[in-house]
Parts: sequence; structure tokens; C-alpha cells
Amino acid sequence: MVTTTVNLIGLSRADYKGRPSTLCQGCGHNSISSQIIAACHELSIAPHDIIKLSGIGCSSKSPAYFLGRSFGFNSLHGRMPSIATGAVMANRKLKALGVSGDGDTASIGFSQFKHLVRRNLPIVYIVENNGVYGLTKGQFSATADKGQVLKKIGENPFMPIDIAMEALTANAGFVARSFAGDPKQVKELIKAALSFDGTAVLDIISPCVTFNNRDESTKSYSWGREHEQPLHDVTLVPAREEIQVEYEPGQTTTVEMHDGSLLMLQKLDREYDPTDRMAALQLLEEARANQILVTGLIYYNQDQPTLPETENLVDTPLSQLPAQALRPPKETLEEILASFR
Ligand SMILES: Cc1ncc(C[n+]2csc(CCOP(=O)(O)OP(=O)(O)O)c2C)c(N)n1
Ligand code: SF4
Ligand SMILES: [Mg+2]
Repeated sequence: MVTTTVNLIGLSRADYKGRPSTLCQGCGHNSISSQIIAACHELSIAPHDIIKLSGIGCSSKSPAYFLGRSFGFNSLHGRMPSIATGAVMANRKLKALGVSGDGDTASIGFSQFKHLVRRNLPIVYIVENNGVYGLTKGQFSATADKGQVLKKIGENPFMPIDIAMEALTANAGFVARSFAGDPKQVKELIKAALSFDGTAVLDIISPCVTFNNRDESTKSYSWGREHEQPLHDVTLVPAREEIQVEYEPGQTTTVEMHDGSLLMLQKLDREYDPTDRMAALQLLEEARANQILVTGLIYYNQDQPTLPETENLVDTPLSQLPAQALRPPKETLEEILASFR
């Protein structure tokens, strides 16, 4: 698609931008912001249909730098999941796009993250994973490698938390891993996640060029480039577009997304079935043991009720219902009170 042209709703890519970034030049988070802009533009999503959510960190600052016309809530460190839950339950028509960091998600916000996933809140949940607390000057986060040494911090004695693994064990229906140095894959996975109905977790290795970009770090650009092994070539064809990608039969798996879009996974070196949860767990374990950065769609399952469905929410957003539809009538309240007497 030519990106200088307007999309199906008459908007150019510039209409999806935010304010100029104040992050360090070369920060992986800037690259991910650019792919969020491109993905939303290419999918012709109306910016006012999106709510951006984040916690605290360089990553959580980044929603200021994309989708300047969307709603947004930059919340507290590690508390984005509860704010997101409130926002989505109050207005289920909004598309939630959460951006968090490895500190924000895997340290202080870890329990919030796990509960958001197990409830299957409809949200695209991006973790911009750099293995450090960038904003507070480079302390190890919970995803840092065991034995890694950083000049001013010392050696990390603890095993890392694997965010994709945690999403899988919490029963997420969409789990992907990518690398900020692979922008095309990042963009296509974001598009697929935006077309998914439920919690879509994207763990994106996003190097911190200031505090954690030495060659030996598994969160650096050079390590990622050398060790990335994509599972497949990912392309999302939106429901309204015709398939223009050429593919050999038998070499491409086509997954129909909830909104009718087609996700095309073209086979590369290995056979991989992203609907096999056991295979996904094994893949992540092998990748950890062999120090490989596997990227792509790790797991996919559309057949789980989302939180608004589980709670039987009405289609009309609660935020748009009149007070008399939200409050029980006086007689009902009296009946309830009487039952306690
Ligand atoms: C409750 C609370 N605890 C601690 C902090 C300090 N703090 C701010 S950002 C941050 C870590 C950010 O790390 P991460 O989420 O990985 O984002 P990055 O800056 O690396 O993108 C911490 C510990 C805070 N703001 N609030
Ligand atoms: S300190 Fe690190 S994470 Fe923060 S903006 Fe700079 S490069 Fe990015
Ligand atoms: Mg971080």
C-alpha cells in the first residue's frame, strides 16, 4: 500500500501521528510507535475509535507520540490493566491499545497483567521489552538475563520472566513476539492484534540504546539481528481488501480473524502450528534454552469469551446509557433492602 495516499476513511498517515518524540534517538520504542501509526493508517481505523493506555516508563510515555487524535490515559506505574478494564467495560465500542514496559508489566504490574489476560479483556497489549527500567536510568527489570552484567548496576542473579510464556499460561488467545529491528513484522503483527477480539499480547524486544544495548545483551539490536528466527512471514489482509500477496499453496496458512480479515502465515524454515498451545510452550522453552529470538505469531485461539461477553454487557456502551437504564428502580432497591431486614 502506498503510504502517502489517503486511506479508506480519507486520512493520511500524518493524521495518525502524535507529538514529536522526546525519547532517545534510536530507542526501539520510537520504531514501534512508527509501526503503530502505519498499522492504524493501513487498517483505516478512525483515530477517535481508539483509546491508548499506558503505565509509567519511557515505553509508557510513547503513546504521546502516536495517534494524537485518539483518546488516552497515561496511568500509574503497573496499573494500566485496571484502568484499561474500567475504560473497556464503560465503553466496549472503543478499541483499546495498551503500551507498557517490561518493568511496568513484569515487575510492579505483574499481577494486574495476569488478571487482565485471564479475564480476556479486549485489548492490544504491547510490551516494549528492553530488559531495564529505562526511565529511572537502567536498573535490571524482571526480564533481564540471569548473569548479565551492567557497568553501574552489577550482576543480575535472577532468572528472567518470559512475557510471552506468562501470557500463554494465563490463557491469552493471541500471543506474539517481535523485534523493533524488524519493522515489517512488527507492523503486520500489530495489524493482526488490532483485528483480534480478546487480549492480544505482543512482547516486542525494543532495545534501550542508552542503558542496555551492548552486543552480549539479548535485548540489544546486534543480538536481535544475529539471533532472530522468524517462525513465518506474516501478512494481514484487511476484510475490505483483496488478497494481492502471492503465495504457494501448502506453504501458507490462512487464519480468518474475528473481523473477517485474513492473517497469512507463510512458512519459512520450520513447520509451526500457532493453534497448538503445547507446541507454543515447547517453542518458548526451546528458544530460551538455545538462546534464540523466535518471532511471529506464537499462539492463536479466537474461541474464548471476552470479558464484556462473560459479563453479559449490553451492546450499547454503558457510558452512553441514560441513568434510568443503569440504576435499578426505587422499588427494586426497597425489595433488596427488605430482604436484609
Ligand atoms: C509506584 C511507582 N514505583 C516506581 C516508580 C519509578 N519508576 C518509574 S518508571 C519505572 C520503570 C520503567 O521501566 P519499564 O516499564 O521497563 O519502561 P522503560 O522506561 O524501560 O521503557 C520505575 C521503577 C514509579 N513511577 N511509581
Ligand atoms: S533511556 Fe532507553 S528506553 Fe528510555 S528513551 Fe532512552 S533509549 Fe529509550
Ligand atoms: Mg524497560
